[in-house]
Amino acid sequence: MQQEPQYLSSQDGAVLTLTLNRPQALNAFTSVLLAQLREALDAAAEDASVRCVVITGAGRAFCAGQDLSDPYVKPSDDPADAPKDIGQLLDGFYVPLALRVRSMPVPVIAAVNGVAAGAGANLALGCDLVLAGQSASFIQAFAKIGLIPDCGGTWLLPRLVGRARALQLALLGEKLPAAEAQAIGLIYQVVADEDLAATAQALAQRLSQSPVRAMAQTRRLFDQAGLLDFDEALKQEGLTQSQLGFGDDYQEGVNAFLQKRKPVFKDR
Ligand code: T3D
Repeated sequence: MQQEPQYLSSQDGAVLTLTLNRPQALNAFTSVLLAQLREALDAAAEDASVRCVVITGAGRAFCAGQDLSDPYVKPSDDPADAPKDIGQLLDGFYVPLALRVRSMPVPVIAAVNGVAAGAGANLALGCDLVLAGQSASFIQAFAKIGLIPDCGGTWLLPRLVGRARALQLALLGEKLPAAEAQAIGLIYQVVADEDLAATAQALAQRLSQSPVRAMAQTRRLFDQAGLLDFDEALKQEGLTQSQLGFGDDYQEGVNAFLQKRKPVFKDR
C-alpha cells in the first residue's frame, strides 16, 4: 500500500525544498520518512531542473532524530521476542540517506528551524551549508540512550570541530544553541528565526545559478582529502580540474568574464 508522504516538496525555479513533515513528533524519522526522503533526493539527483536542494522541518523542530516509538526500533513488551537489530535500520535507511546527501550532484542546504537531535542533527551537519534560526539547537542525543553518533556523526563531528569538541558534544549530549554551533565552526551561519526561510531560499537561488558541477566535485575532494597525502591530493585536483576544464561551465565562466556579462551555468 502506498504510504502518505511524511515530507513536503516544492520547487521554485531550480531550487527544490524538502520539508520534514511530522511536526507532532518534532519530525522524528520513521523508517517510512527515511525511505521517502532518500527517494526524493534520488529523484532530484536525476532531475536536471534541480540545481540546489534545501532540507528543513515543519513546525518548531528540524528533526528529533530516530522516532523512538517506530516499530522498527521500539523494544518489544514481550521478553520472549528477540532484541531488534538497530544495525539493520542503519544499513537499510540511514546509511543510504547519508550517502545520498553527500553524493548529490548539486549543493544541499540544511535550514535548521528548531531543535536538531540525534540523527536529525547529523543529517543537517552532513549537508553542504548549514543555516540555523537563532532559536535552533543541536543535540547529540545518542549518549542518553546508550548509542554512538550515527548518520555520519562519528566522521563529521571531529572533522567539523576537532576531537575535543566532538567528544564534548557526543559524550555530554547537551543542547548546543545555534549561536555556539556557529562560534565553534559546526555550522555556517545563524540568522533571525523569522529570516531563516528567506535567507535559505536566497542562498539556494544563488547557488543554483552557480557552477554546481564544480561544487559537487569540491565537496568530494574535501571529503576524500583526509585519506590522502599531499601529493595524491594534488594529483586528484589535477584530474578533476582537467575534467571540469572540458565542461561547458568553464568555457562559459571564462567567456562571461572576458565579455563582462553574467555567466549562465548549465552543467550538472
Ligand atoms: O534505535 C535507534 O534509536 C537507532 C537510531 C538512532 C538514531 C537517533 O537519532 S538516536 C536519537 C533519537 N532521538 C532522541 O533521543 C531525541 C528524543 N527527543 C528529545 O530528547 C526531545 O524531544 C527534544 C530535546 C528533541 C525536544 O524536547 P522538547 O521538550 O522541546 O519536546 P518534547 O516535549 O520532548 O517532544 C514533543 C513531542 O515530540 C512529544 O510527543 P507528545 O508527548 O507531545 O505526544 C515527544 O514524545 C515527541 N518526540 C520528540 N522526540 C521524539 C518524539 N517522538 C518519538 N521519537 C523521538 N525521537
